[in-house]
Formats: sequence, C-alpha cells, structure tokens
Amino acid sequence: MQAPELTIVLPAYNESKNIKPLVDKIAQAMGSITHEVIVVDDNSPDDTAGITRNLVSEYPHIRCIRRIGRRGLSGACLEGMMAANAPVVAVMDADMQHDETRLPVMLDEIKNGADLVIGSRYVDGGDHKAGFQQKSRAKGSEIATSMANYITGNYTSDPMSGFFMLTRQTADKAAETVSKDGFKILFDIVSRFGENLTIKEVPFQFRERAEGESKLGFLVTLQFFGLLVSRFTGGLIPMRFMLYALVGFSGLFVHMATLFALFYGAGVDFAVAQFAGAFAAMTSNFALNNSVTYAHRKLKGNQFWVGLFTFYAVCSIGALANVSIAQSLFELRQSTWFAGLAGALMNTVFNYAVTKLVTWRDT
Ligand SMILES: Nc1nc2c(ncn2[C@@H]2O[C@H](COP(=O)(O)OP(=O)(O)OP(=O)(O)O)[C@@H](O)[C@H]2O)c(=O)[nH]1
Ligand SMILES: [Mg+2]
Repeated sequence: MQAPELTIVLPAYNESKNIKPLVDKIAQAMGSITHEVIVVDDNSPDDTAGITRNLVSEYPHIRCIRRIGRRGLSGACLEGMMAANAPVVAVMDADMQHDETRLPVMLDEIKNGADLVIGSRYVDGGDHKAGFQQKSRAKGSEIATSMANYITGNYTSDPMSGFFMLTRQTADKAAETVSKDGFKILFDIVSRFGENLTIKEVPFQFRERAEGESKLGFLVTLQFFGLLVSRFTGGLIPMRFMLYALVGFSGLFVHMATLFALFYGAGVDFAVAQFAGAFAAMTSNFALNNSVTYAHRKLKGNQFWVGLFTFYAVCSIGALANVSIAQSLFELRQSTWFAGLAGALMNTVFNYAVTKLVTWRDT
C-alpha cells in the first residue's frame, strides 16, 4: 500500500446508510490520488462503526475511530485530523451534502501554496440553496454566515462550511487552541488564525442530505451563538459562560412565575414564596445547564441527583457572596444599581466557575 497523499475525515453520527455510497464516490473522484478515509463515529446506535469496518476488504485505506461516551462535531473532526497519516487533510460531511469531485481541485490549491482551502457555497459557481429542504433553513444559514463573516473578518465567503482541506501543519497548530465543543470548527480556525493563513476557496454546490436525519438542532444553534459571542470578545468570554448566563436569565422567569403563583395564587407568605421561587429557579437552571451548557458531560441517574445537590450548595454560597459584595459596595456609597449588578455578576461568575469544576467536573 502506498503512503496516502490525502486523508479524508468523515465525521459521522448515525450515517450507516450513507457511508458506503459516499466512500464509493470518493474512490471514483480521487482517481490516482493516494488517500485514506477516516470515519469518526461517536458510538452511533445504527452501527456506523461496524458498517465502516466491513468496508475494509474493499477499501484497505479506510479506518474508523469509534469514540465512546462522547459527542460533538468539532471534537470528532479534530480527532480525525489528528489521526491522519497524510500531509494534507480534508474534512467533509458523511451525508453526501458535499461534493467529493471538488477534492482534487482543492488538493491542487494546497499544492500551489494554500494552507487552507474552503469548499464554498457562496462564491461564483457555488450554491447553498439546494442543500436545504426548507427555505427558512437556507435563510438561517445566510444570516449565520454573515454574522460569522462580520466576526471572522471576511477571510472567506463561507466560514460556516463543513467542507475544507488543510495542511497537516495547519491542523496541528489549530488543534492546540481550537475549541473541541460546537459544530463549526472551520469558523473557529478561521477566526483564530485567518490572518496568518493563505486561504483559497473552491466553489461547490451544496446538495441535500442523502439518507438519515440532521443533527443540527436547537442546542447546536444555541452553542453556535455562544461561540460567536465568545469569538467576538476575542475568546475573553467562554462559549459555555454565555450559555450558562443565558440559562441563568431564563431562571429569572421561573423564579418570578413561582413567586407570583404562590404569593397571589396560593396566598403563601411572601418570604416562603420567594424562597420557593429561588429553589425552582435553581432546579430549572441545573436541568437546563445539564442538557444544554454541559450536554457533553450530561449527568444521569444517581449522578444527576448528586450534581443537583452540589449545584444547590454552590449557588447558595454564590448568593451569600453576592449579597456581601453588593452590601459592601452600597456602604461605599456606590449607586444601588451598580452595587446590585456587581453582586449579581460576581454571583454568576462564581457559580459558573465553581459548578463547572464541582458539579460537571469539566476541566
Ligand atoms: N462523530 C460525530 N459526527 C457528527 C456529530 N454531529 C454531527 N455529525 C456529523 O457531521 C456531519 C454534519 O452533520 P449534519 O447533521 O449533516 O449537519 P448539517 O449538514 O448542518 O445539517 P443538514 O443540512 O440537515 O444535513 C454529518 O456527517 C454528521 O453525521 C457528532 O456529534 N459526532
Ligand atoms: Mg448535513
């Protein structure tokens, strides 16, 4: 077997029906270019891993990385890129939305000196609309792309693409800092390193997913907006903190709804109703953070209850710190607004930092 010139990484979750047809098409498109294919599967229930391994008799250059207990597209892409043997690595979706016939053209761009080549739906000759069944999703993609462009600084017309190729050297460098969380690793790479990379674009026509279901849901969209804000602040505010703060904001509504329902609806004493409101908010905050902010470390079974208990404990300490800071600022004759907000902000930062470590053990 010859050493591969190109590694093609296919992140795949429940893509068992797409793998074989896609690998066939890739083999056809590659012609004489020596290549290997790495499928990165997150232990898909549909046996994507088994199906991939069965292909080895036909395609000895195929390999599957099966990750247990982990989920996430960016992390999957990264792991595939790090396992590559070739000096050039391509990443493409496993659902046939990307055009494998563009791979040789992209490889030529790398040979001509590019560090990163992006399969773009937004340059002349490219198209994104055909890939989305609903018009609203095409529109959503356009809006997200222009927001991402605003933040990344126009290094590419399609920072949201999941189809790209880069040198091993670039991949190795990116891997050290790029976020393993989230769905859009290219956006992260371009926003961090765009300035120092020679970037080329190759147009392609985005196709409809062949089989199976989309994994882009509400959670992924929320995470993406968290990532946008995080990159907007130059990484100062972590993506997870954004999600945590958003969940905290939703807790305000839970708190007020409980307070009003108990105080006005059930005639409960104000202090008791307020206490119940705080408890309800903490509980819903914990449940939401567990499913959204820490989806990658979701606590289940007994761990869920232990997590809830530590969350209550940390939040209670946070509340005490909040009140004492606000009180000190107030005594220093700061405005009530400033004192109150400073206490609340400090409370959020404290709760975030400590529950991250203690409750979700996310280091
Ligand atoms: N290993 C791994 N792969 C994933 C994960 N989430 C998505 N993928 C794969 O990443 C690729 C892109 O995901 P899609 O669900 O197609 O997302 P999309 O293309 O934005 O959405 P559609 O247009 O609806 O297809 C697909 O090959 C997925 O199987 C994940 O958590 N782990
Ligand atoms: Mg897709």
